Amino acid sequence: MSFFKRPIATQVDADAVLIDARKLIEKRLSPSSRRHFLRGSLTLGGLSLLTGCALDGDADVEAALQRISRFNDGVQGLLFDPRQLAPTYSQDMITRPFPFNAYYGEDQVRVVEEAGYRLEVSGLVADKRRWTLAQLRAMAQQEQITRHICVEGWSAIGRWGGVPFGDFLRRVGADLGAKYVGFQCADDYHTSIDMATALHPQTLLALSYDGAPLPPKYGFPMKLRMPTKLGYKNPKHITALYVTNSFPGGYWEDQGYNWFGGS
Ligand SMILES: Nc1nc2c(c(=O)[nH]1)N[C@H]1C(S)=C(S)[C@@H](COP(=O)(O)O)O[C@H]1N2
Ligand SMILES: [Mo]
Repeated sequence: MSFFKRPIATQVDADAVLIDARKLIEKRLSPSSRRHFLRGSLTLGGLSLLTGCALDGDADVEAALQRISRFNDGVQGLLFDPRQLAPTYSQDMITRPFPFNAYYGEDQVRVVEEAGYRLEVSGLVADKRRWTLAQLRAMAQQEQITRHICVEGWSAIGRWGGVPFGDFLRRVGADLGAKYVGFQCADDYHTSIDMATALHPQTLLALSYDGAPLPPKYGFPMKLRMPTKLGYKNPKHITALYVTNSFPGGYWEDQGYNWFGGS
């Protein structure tokens, strides 16, 4: 199916949320905040600009921001072009050493053993068999040298290899019209993405880093690598994934990070 035209229902939703968001902005935010929001929604970076304004912990403001963030998800989803490729780089531009990041320190990296490891696949898929790493390595592999952008203010160029995620989803007979793919990780991390991004040609179920098996710190046994999304949307140490129409949220997203998280 094509993702260039969104189902009417999605557009109606977006319109309804837009009306809500406008009311909330007019009621709650200063003129400069309003300008930030408008500028931000055009550049897809609006939420951080908006939250940089003087907002306190008042529940109404939190609720308003939550709604604006969800509205921003809708805008990003509507503007996402499934054919638009993220920039790629040459080998000599790779950042060495590539940074490590997680919600814990590098001394606490989760070490997953290959023996006994199985990737669980559930939800709206025809084939719920569990996958060994050998079975994933036997599928056609692809490589990319792309830039990873973390909201904490750093970016780095790295080289990942693995199975194009769209190939994997088709192989397991996923419902490609479903809204979300969710991921559970070996640490307490979890996240979820929109189906259009899941099927993007640069979205990779990454098994290797710089030509070698993915090391523990970069997410062994596998991470989902998406150069079209910010770092926190790229789950490491994936143990299970599922296809669903129920909004799954995520570790940082549930704490207020924008869910779509485009880069
Ligand atoms: N399982 C898991 N995945 C995760 C995280 C995490 O804490 N746990 N942190 C995210 C964030 S915020 C970033 S920037 C990247 C960092 O990936 P790297 O260590 O390969 O640089 O992993 C993302 N995926
Ligand atoms: Mo990050």
